[in-house]
Amino acid sequence: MKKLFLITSLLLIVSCKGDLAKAEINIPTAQCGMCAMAIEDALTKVDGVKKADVDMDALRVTVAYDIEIVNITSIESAISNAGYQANKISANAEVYKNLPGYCKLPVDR
Ligand SMILES: [Cu+2]
Repeated sequence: MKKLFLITSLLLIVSCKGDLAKAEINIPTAQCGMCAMAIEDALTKVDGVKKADVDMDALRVTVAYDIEIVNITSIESAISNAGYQANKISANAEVYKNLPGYCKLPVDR
């Protein structure tokens, strides 16, 4: 019984441990509110991401994430796979191609 209690409390400690970090990621190719929603949506689906806030004036997304579960590279990939550039990571070309015209760079419309 004592052992069970120990295991339970250990599990509890582990599950509460998650350290949240904040990162700002540049999303220079985002064009409109739809882009902002798509990026926030893609990010909140990533395991370990707690919050994603797009600032369209700054073309930047602020992400709160659990450093035990996810890292910046995975977060950048999620943005790329949604069709948008993330910092130095280019947008996934296939996804970008299928974005609505108004979500593409003016030169690609
Ligand atoms: Cu858009």
